[in-house]
Amino acid sequence: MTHCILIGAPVDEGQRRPGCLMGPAAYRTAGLAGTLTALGHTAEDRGDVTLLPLADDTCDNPAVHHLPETIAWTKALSQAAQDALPDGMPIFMGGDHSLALGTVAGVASHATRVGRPQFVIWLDAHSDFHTVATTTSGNLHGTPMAYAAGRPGFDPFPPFPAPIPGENICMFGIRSVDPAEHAAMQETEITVNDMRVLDEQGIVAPLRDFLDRVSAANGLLHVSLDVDFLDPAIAPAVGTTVPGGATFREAHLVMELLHESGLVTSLDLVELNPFLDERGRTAKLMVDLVGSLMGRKVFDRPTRSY
Ligand code: NNH
Ligand code: MN
Ligand code: MN
Ligand code: MN
Repeated sequence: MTHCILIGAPVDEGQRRPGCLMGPAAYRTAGLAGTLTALGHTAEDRGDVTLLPLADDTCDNPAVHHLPETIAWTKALSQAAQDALPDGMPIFMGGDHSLALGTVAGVASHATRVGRPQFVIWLDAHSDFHTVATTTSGNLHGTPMAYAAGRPGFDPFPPFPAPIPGENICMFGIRSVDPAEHAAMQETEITVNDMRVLDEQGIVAPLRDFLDRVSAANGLLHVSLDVDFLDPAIAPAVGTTVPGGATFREAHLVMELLHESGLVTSLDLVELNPFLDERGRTAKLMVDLVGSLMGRKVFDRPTRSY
């Protein structure tokens, strides 16, 4: 039984398609808390995080927009993560992916405090490895993984508390990477399981490899699930659809294996734009995926021990 702490993060400023701010309401409407309690967990909804007062932060890249808002969200969400982790498993209901600038900073601070290494699984079509300096779109939802990895180029932001080593980061579903991100990732030890890897090897072996490492290190594991990890045919409610994403079963299998590992300590649900949804189907699918992550299965079968 896990104490799940739902935290709304109605962040819309990290991209340009209004609607992600409706995400927390959509997850509540789709029955996220009830899904968790039906599985025997407890669910506490802490409501939506609110923005702290804005500073007049600026940067040299003229493309960047909503910098003061994003920095304010980063600080507020880092604090919310640190407040929640001693009590249970925070589930951040986004909000666009810029919210992970704050949530991953918060979980990394907590990991340092408890003396355990932090690991991250990034489920996304995109690598989100731009810095404030390199982004050409100016959309800061394309930057959180680089911030967490400790890349320079985040000057107006608080320094990332405890940069996450590349070996502790694993990406799945990747199929859209900008040239500056590609070049920067070559310099890291990050495991990039792009769609080609999933096509050739399936999702099980690469995921188990990583989970074995998390387990051996007694690590904490943060999972960041971007709606566009999923194929747009099953998950249309996202501003940045990329064809060729994870199938329904691949996505559920990831979640089932994550459950079986018992390693996940925090979760982001990001980029859901309910304004673009079809009768709530993407919101419902995301809630069902959380159900699989938290132990829903059709039959019990012998599981692998980590
Ligand atoms: N790499 C692009 C950018 O920085 C796209 C990022 N979009 C995302 N990331 N949806 O997950 O603008
Ligand atoms: Mn605005
Ligand atoms: Mn993303
Ligand atoms: Mn994405």
